[in-house]
Amino acid sequence: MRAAAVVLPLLVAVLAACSGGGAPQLEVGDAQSAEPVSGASQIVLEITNHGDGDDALVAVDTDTAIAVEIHLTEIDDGQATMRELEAADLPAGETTRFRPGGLHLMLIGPDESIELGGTFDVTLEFDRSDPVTVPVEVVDLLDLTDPAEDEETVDPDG
Ligand SMILES: [Cu+2]
Repeated sequence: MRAAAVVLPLLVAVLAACSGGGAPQLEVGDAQSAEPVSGASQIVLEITNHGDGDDALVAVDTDTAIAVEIHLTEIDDGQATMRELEAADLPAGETTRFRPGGLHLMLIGPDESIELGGTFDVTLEFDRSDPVTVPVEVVDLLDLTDPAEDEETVDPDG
């Protein structure tokens, strides 16, 4: 009965037919993380707002880390630095990606139960939409790192 676990490509078609209301309609994609290194790890996921109202991710909760912070990596003078955001905008009609190198979700003090091949739950809290709990799959770091910082996305899954 978890809507978040159901991926509905049809929603894209529905979007075109949908008008008015001004309400966000969020679809959370598959979430992944890697085994923690040096007491930190990131959650990679996409959130698409199919509605016609803006929303924002305001908090992420999990039992498997001290905290999850919303971070933004910025390149300043060739140096990558990251800062914590209070919220991440999820504009209407757009897909927002959380991944290394840009906007990302940082697990602070992840605990030992986070193991390769396992999963853990996180609850995403939004400004307007109801909270959504999704499973995060723990994968190899190399599978997690998305080199497609630019437009050249290589997706072997098609
Ligand atoms: Cu970070």
